[in-house]
Amino acid sequence: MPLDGEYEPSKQKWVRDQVTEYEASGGTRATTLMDTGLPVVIVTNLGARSGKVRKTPLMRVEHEGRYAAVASQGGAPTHPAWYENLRTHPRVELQDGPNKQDMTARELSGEERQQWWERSVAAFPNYADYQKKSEREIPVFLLEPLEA
Ligand code: F42
Repeated sequence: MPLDGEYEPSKQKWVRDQVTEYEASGGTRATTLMDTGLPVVIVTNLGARSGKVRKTPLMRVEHEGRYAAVASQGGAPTHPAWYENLRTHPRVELQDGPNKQDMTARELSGEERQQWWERSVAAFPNYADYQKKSEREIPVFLLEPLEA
């Protein structure tokens, strides 16, 4: 079920363009991060304060039908805005290539975070560099399919 609300595209042009192309092609184009060739998913979320629909491309970290969402923001000193969005509105939609699913998100801690952090770094090694250059601990969410 699509999330209700007005869609507000990202302020960042390269991110906005990736979402547009990914969606317009039914998840068959713009599905990787620039020249890395590594796969990307789109997480549709609701603004914590605005209630607007946001679409956030993230690296694809999948294991047995569940996904990690890593709030790395390139190792920036602050969490991305979507971090608050997922904490406030855990219900999200995930598009992985042509497949769309309703999911629920929760922030991980402890051993569970560690396990998914390792999976995340295996999928996208740059995450390890981002963690090194940032003083914050990079949050990791687990996205699990909503029960039908
Ligand atoms: N970012 C990551 O953090 N991790 C990744 O793995 C990742 C991969 C990736 C792959 C491809 C790609 O194109 C981009 C990728 N990004 C990745 C970047 C990611 O898509 C986001 O652009 C980035 O994480 C920054 O997220 P952001 O939510 O801070 O987006 C900014 C630029 C933005 O557009 N913000 C808007 C704004 O107006 O500033 C929306 C802000 C928003 O959601 N506001 C909330 C609201 O209520 O509407 C309030 C939030 C609050 O703080 O309460």
